[in-house]
Amino acid sequence: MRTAFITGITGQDGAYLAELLLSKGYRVIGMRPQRSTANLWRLNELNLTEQVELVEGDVTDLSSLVKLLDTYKPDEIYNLAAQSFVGTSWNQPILTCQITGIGALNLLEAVRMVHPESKYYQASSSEMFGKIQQPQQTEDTPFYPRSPYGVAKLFSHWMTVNYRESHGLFACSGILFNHESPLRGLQFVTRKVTDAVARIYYGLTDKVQLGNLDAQRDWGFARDYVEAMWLMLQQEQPDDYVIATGTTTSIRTLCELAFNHVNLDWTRYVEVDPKLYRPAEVEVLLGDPSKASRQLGWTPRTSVEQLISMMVESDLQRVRSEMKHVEGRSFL
Ligand code: NDP
Ligand code: GDR
Repeated sequence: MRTAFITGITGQDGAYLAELLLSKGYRVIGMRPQRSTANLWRLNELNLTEQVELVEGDVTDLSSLVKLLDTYKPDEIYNLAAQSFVGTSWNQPILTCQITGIGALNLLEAVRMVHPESKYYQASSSEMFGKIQQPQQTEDTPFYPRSPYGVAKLFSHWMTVNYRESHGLFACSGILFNHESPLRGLQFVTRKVTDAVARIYYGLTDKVQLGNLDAQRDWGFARDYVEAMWLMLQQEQPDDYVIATGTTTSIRTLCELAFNHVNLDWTRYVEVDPKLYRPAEVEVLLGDPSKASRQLGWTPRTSVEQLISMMVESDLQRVRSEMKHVEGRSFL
């Protein structure tokens, strides 16, 4: 039985990756940071909490990583841990760099010192392209990060390349474009909108405030994307790959798709709040996943329309259960 070690198991991708690896027969060790309240809702929703082995550790604490790798000697390590919200990275740039940047270096060091046979996956990001230097971004497009988060991810990306080239680690970097799901955190724009659609539909609120509606993102489905992570570690040679859909959609169109799903006119409910604009915006991202398709045989299976419909449906369901719970009776 192969052992996988996942940092960030309590996040969106951690939950879907755990699901995939368990279905393939892996023993899954999931590392989570110490928190006053355990953040297990995603693992609970997928019924995985009892199937994974949860261990405490923190990517900013090298000693915890050394101990865990020494204990479990994993075949595969997926470093998904991050302060992953771009907006917060301007308010907490140092914390973001400690977790998202140095955290990856700590883990690479732990691998090199304790168990260099492990295959390592680094969760790199399209945010590294930032102010894009080519209309469609590939593995060869120059980077130009626009947020402290993007800069931290670029550091961990190059550290991953560097540990591969200098220490011979089997280390891969997946440059993943935005991927969403019903398990997405509420602060990200897709889920913020689909959650608002459900609350507006059931009369719990009547407006949602957003920032820049003109920004465009290449949105895919997280469950499709974790397969690409796994595929990267099954290759003969470690390498870096762009994972994207090859289509881009504006926030404005996202709103239209989400509200249309329940036959509401989005322009009546969405307000623009200039306070939600970012100090430096990534205006547009559009990935070219040709290399992943050619070398990994990976292609996205979910269109943005399907993705947004799935997310709205799931939020409608959640709001219905919430209302039943609050009222203590079934009235819907
Ligand atoms: P989430 O924000 O949902 O999950 C992040 C995870 O990191 C959580 O489990 C969080 O734990 C954990 N974490 C935070 N701080 C620490 C720490 N100090 N030590 C250990 N764990 C910590 O992110 P996603 O699942 O969406 O993304 C997974 C990875 O992929 C992240 O690195 C993200 O930056 C990157 N990425 C994501 C993309 C996307 O579109 N989703 C695109 C490209 C890259 P807790 O829940 O307890 O806070
Ligand atoms: P992003 O995702 O920054 O691309 O990072 P997010 O959903 O936060 O923003 C996407 C775009 O939407 C615009 N926007 C808003 N965003 C948020 N969050 N809230 C709003 O109200 C709002 N209004 C407009 C933003 O300005 C931006 O242009 C995500 C994260 O998962 C990263 O960890 C990951 O690396 C990248 O995707 C790829």
